[in-house]
Amino acid sequence: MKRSLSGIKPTGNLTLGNYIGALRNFKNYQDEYENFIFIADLHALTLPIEPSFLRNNTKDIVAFYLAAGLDPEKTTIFLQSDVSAHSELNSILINYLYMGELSRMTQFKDKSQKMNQNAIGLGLFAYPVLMCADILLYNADVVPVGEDQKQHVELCRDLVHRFNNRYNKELFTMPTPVIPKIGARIMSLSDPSKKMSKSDPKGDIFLKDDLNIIRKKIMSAVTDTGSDVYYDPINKPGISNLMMIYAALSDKTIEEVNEQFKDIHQYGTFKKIVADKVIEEIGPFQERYKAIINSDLIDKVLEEGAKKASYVANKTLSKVKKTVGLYVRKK
Ligand code: ATP
Ligand code: LTN
Repeated sequence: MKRSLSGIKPTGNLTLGNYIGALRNFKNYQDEYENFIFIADLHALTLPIEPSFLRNNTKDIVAFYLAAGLDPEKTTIFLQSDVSAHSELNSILINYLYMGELSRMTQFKDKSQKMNQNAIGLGLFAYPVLMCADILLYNADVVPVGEDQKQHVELCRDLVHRFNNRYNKELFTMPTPVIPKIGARIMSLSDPSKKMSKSDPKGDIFLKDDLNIIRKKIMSAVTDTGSDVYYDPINKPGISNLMMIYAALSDKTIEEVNEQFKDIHQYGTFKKIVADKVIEEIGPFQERYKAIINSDLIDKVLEEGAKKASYVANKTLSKVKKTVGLYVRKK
């Protein structure tokens, strides 16, 4: 059976961008793939974060995974920090990626640019190495992510070539990033030139926002001059972003959505339809989340997930150790 793997880092409140670009798609793999979905909590430490905030975000994401339809019987849901093989493989792989290629990563450039240049953590720079370990431990065939993570998965593909060639065997499976056709990059509602991002929350819709607030945010989203509704990301980035959100949540193509809105000549009317759609989806999702967040299901799921994930990950780790020449005792 093929394997799918993805994760989200618990750096803040999840946004509608995280939902459309990633979370919502994770369940699509649980019937036909062996599905591994984790919380990248070690990755959340790559930028300073308040311990209690990190802990609460982590719990929240587990509840969101379950609310989004992940079934723990079909999907292994686990914490990255619960499976020590991630850190161990990271220590090995760190020798096979180059500083030049890491310094070209857009996420590193974006995040480090905003920081005091003397206090950029090594973990932020080496972020993609740990991400390679995450993917390769499970020999994932597909990695469903939003557009911004594609570069990291491509780096991982380069590493697989390098590693397999160096040791002359097909040790690691080549992972393929799967980017949704619609909604891979949802933009900020207040500045549609910027990605909606949980750690830079301007113009974000949060999955935990009160439904009235969600409606208000959509109704006051920045739009462009004019009144016609059609998809044109260059000249109408605000309207196009809202159309993207609508298309993704309705499972429609942009052409279908263009056709649907061609007779609307008022942005207000269009925004109301988008707000209704978002609320129709997020309302029931929030109800499911509320039923889970204070139950003991979260710890049970994580305990079971850690066991299943460790079993698979340790097997790969042991193969890698042997391959590179580390001495592994017979059990
Ligand atoms: P941070 O702001 O902390 O970097 P983020 O909001 O960008 O976080 P991640 O944890 O990096 O979120 O991403 C989780 C998943 O959500 C990834 O697969 C990522 O590609 C996807 N994603 C993040 N932001 C968006 C967005 N605006 N549109 C679509 N997908 C997104
Ligand atoms: N870098 C990702 C989170 C992440 C991930 C992964 C996604 C860490 N390891 C492995 C897919 C596969 C992010 O920022 N969303």
